[in-house]
Amino acid sequence: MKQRHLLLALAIGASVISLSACKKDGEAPAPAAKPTAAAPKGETADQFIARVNDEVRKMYPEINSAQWLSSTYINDDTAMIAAKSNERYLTQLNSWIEQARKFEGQPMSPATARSIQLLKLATSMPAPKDPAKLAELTQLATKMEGMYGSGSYCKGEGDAKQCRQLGDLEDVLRSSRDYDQQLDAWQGWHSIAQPMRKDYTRFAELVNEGAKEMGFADTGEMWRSGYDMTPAEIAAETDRLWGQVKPLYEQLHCYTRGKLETQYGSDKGQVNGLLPAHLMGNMWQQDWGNLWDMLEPYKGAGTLDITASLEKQYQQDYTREMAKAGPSPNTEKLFAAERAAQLSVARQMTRRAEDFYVSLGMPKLPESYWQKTQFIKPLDRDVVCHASAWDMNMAGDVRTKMCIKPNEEDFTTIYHELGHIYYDLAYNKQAPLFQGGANDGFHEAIGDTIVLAMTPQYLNSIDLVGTPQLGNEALINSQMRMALAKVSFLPFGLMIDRWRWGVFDGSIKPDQYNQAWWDLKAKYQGVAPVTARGEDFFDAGAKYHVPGNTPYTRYFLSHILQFQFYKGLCDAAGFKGPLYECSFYGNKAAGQKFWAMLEKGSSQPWQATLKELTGTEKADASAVLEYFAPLQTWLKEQNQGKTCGWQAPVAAAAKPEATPAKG
Ligand code: X8Z
Ligand code: ZN
Repeated sequence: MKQRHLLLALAIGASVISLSACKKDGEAPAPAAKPTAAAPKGETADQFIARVNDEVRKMYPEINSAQWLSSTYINDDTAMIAAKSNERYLTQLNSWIEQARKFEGQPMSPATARSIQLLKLATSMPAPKDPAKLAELTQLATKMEGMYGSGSYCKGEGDAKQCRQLGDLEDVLRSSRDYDQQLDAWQGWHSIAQPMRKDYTRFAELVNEGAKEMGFADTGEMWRSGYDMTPAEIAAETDRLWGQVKPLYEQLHCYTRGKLETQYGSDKGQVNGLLPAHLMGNMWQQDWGNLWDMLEPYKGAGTLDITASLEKQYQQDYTREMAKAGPSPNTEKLFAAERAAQLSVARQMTRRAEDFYVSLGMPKLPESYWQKTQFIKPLDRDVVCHASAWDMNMAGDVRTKMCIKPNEEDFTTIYHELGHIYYDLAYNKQAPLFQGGANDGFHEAIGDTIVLAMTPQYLNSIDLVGTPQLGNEALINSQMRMALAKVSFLPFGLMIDRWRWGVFDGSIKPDQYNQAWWDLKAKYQGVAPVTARGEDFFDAGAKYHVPGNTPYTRYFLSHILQFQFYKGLCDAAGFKGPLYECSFYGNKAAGQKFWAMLEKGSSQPWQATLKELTGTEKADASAVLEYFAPLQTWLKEQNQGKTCGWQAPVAAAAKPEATPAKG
């Protein structure tokens, strides 16, 4: 998650200034115990912003280092240091925002006016001014993220005790088709969030207090203020965009439900017409790509088994490492060979992703990236495995943090993360307050735009899949592969913040957290748990971005915008055929256009940036529909005669749409 502007991001993703992409919080500079002294006498607004930019640049590396350490080395000490640095940063941010007030109504350049606006949105974790509360908030944030990162589900007692973390539990959902094993993995992971419930309740109170002090109705309204339109307008925009793509999602839902019923029987393959949460191949039902074995339209038509190729690559690397270990290696050597092979395949996957960007004319990643990045899960400590991209110093120290496994999902996530990194590198020449995405959805969409250009042709050219087949069956297979990642995501991308907006505006009370969560899952995704999930659970906390406090509407927007960017770049490349066949791999004209957009950062309203790339100022899902037109026609045929759709429980159905009351 990267957020939009640079620095300050505190809270993950925070808004504006955030810095690095998917990063979490903080990020911003951290002054010493006290915020910098009041503004010098006679300082103009332009001088004020120049000073803030300067101070941000100086503080930025320190706060990032603290955050990086606490994410890649979870323990009490790193948590303390991260919370403290966040505390200093948020105190400083509050002080800058306070200082900015005195320039209201005074003459200033347009860039200064925009910078002040961005400054007020620079964190997704608005902190109360009261120092005790501010400290409590940063400690809670660090604690919750640590709980998520170190979350572990244990069974059995004594010597028989067996614990599994998220990665192991996700492996079960990805690969097992045993109903009960999947249920156990799904429930097990969700149990780690139960203890967060109280902390999250308090967290919501504290950020709301901060947001109110800054003049927002609540934290949700503050989050919705970062889109160069009113909070009410962006909420309505997301409803409109969802309305455009909902029929496509409903067709995919209907087809998938039929296949689940074939696999598990009509009693277990659905719950009152909704999809059983633990059977979707993904802990949050946000990407159904792992159900390929069940959902592949035409067996063997254009084989697109990327995971199998990556696993093969791993086996080859392992064999090579074993050869190095010599004859009859001991357990230690076997283990070392396994680790070396895991690291080697992860680095090769990343080299592949880098190659795509370089083919567009973008620079190679700096040597320090390869030295400092976390590619695979360390074994000697807990880390936050959730993928993220970091700009440590606005001067080339960029890194990603992942726990890469050789599978398709992680492969495309690497392309996603490098999108954040290339955005960072491109806008590093902007003033710090403009070092962010045009909006946070843009930041999320860069790498995914490249993923859309990973056509069967491209995958074949890098030796990951066989010669692409021609014909309708291969086309439908390839469209299905993309739809399972992109279309299945859309309602999920929306529902998370529908939940948080409700939590923050008080329409969802703490004693309704779980009920409201599942009402929204039912309403938007058509997904349901198969056992009761009462208020003793806190299922929202089992999704990284909730304890990590990363706003989520960005991902919904990204899943619309990326198709617009893709089409714009295909046009720039002079591509003429049907949209889904376009890859701009190696095309310098497309690369230049992309880079020009990245360089702008958040220096102008996103609508202007969008127009430069695509010719339109409006987010619009027609490119999504154009791309998936063949699949939508095919799905309709498959679903003919079936009753599609689902009935969400009454409570959810009765709730109003987005409703950000104020605006
Ligand atoms: O969080 C992420 C990225 C980091 S910004 C790995 N994503 C969302 C998620 O995993 O929930 C990418 C797609 C949606
Ligand atoms: Zn991201």
